[in-house]
Amino acid sequence: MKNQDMALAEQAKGILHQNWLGTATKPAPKLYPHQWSWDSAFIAMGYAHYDQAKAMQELRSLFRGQWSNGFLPHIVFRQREVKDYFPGPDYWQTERSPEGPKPHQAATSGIIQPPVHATAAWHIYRHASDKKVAKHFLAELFPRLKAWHWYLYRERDIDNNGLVYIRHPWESGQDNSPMWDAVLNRIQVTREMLPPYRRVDLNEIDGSHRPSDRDYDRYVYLMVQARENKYAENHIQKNFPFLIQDVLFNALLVKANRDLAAIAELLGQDAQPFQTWANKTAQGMNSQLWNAEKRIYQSYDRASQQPIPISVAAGFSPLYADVPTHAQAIQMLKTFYDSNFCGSGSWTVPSCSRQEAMFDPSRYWRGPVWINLNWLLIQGFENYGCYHEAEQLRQNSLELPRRSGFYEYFNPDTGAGLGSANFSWTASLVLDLLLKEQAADQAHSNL
Ligand code: 2M8
Repeated sequence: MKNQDMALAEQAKGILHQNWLGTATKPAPKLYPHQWSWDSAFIAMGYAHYDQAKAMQELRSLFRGQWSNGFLPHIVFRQREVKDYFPGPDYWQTERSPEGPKPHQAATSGIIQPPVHATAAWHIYRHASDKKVAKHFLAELFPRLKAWHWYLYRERDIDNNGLVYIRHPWESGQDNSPMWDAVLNRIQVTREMLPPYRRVDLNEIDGSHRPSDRDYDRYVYLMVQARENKYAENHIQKNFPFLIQDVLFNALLVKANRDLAAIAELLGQDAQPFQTWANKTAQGMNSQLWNAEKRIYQSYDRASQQPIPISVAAGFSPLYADVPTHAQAIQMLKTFYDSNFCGSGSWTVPSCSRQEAMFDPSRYWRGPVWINLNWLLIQGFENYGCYHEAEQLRQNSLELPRRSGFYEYFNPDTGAGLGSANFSWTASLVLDLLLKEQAADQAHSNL
């Protein structure tokens, strides 16, 4: 590894070390002081290269927050009294669900996040220095992963077409994406309909880089609606204003099912159910989420039964899960290059196409570059043999933190770091990009 890469890897390890809470890693030093679901999966993938025990511990801690119905919450709180984050356990009131965490368990939120966990578990095994211990770990986690995926198909595949819905913008991981604007605008909210609350995120970060207050009112409203329905999906799905079949969530589920199948095979268990789920969701995506005219995948608004005609970086994520045919993939590349999705001479990949009217280079998920999306797309390009594009994006993803620091997101015009500094998944995925290559080089030189 080059000296500058070695220095970058050491810095990344230092950030994960600083954000380590003793049993799990917080996403950021102050802004996100608890354990987040998909963050932990990405974080575990970085640890897997140099600290197998921590990688396993990260996922174990998260699954301690799993509900009895398989639901894997998006936050596992560090303590029950929470003043450093909004909304804390008092707002989620998960005790309203008979399946929610019991008083002796850690408090959790009442929504989920994209299912990257089987992928992280399989990644830990593949990079493990002690394969025997890693296999035991997989055997321990396997029933929990199965319960998690089964929850998604049992409770959230509303049309039985393999497409799992999300019922809160935070469940997508892309909180204030322009994809949600029209759906959220339909929701009429007045202050009297909401519990009193105060945002804590704005103590840390410039408001013009975060979601608006208007968006936050709707986030709180949807949280209250779910808790009033006692988190029972059969009630929620009847007339909930926000029900989306999201591209990124379903693409990650396809990949996670394939990885769960690999885990099952290794453990001598039946892998077929997970392959069947993967294929069903991939088919559902191709029939409902593919926009042939725009040559990209787009999410579907299940509440109004309409496609959401907004092109975002996550629209390319099916490449990562081998969902498109080769012909579709070629079309997608045309969108990537010919439609000015990224613009010229700028940092890639903007989280929203520059062609969308709502593109904003500094506001959270409305344009800035996110390293986790880049990391998915690098693998997506590789899957379809686009090694040149993958390498360019990899270099770009390493150069951003090298110049600006390990920020949460980056301005695609200037490369400036935005949001929280010392952000864990930026560090862990940079480590994966650096150390995966080193592992491959070593394997090659051993031939
Ligand atoms: C952001 O979301 C949280 C709510 O879950 C927030 O804004 O408070 C998103 O970027 C999400 O994808 C991420 O998992 C979380 C923690 O990094 O922050």
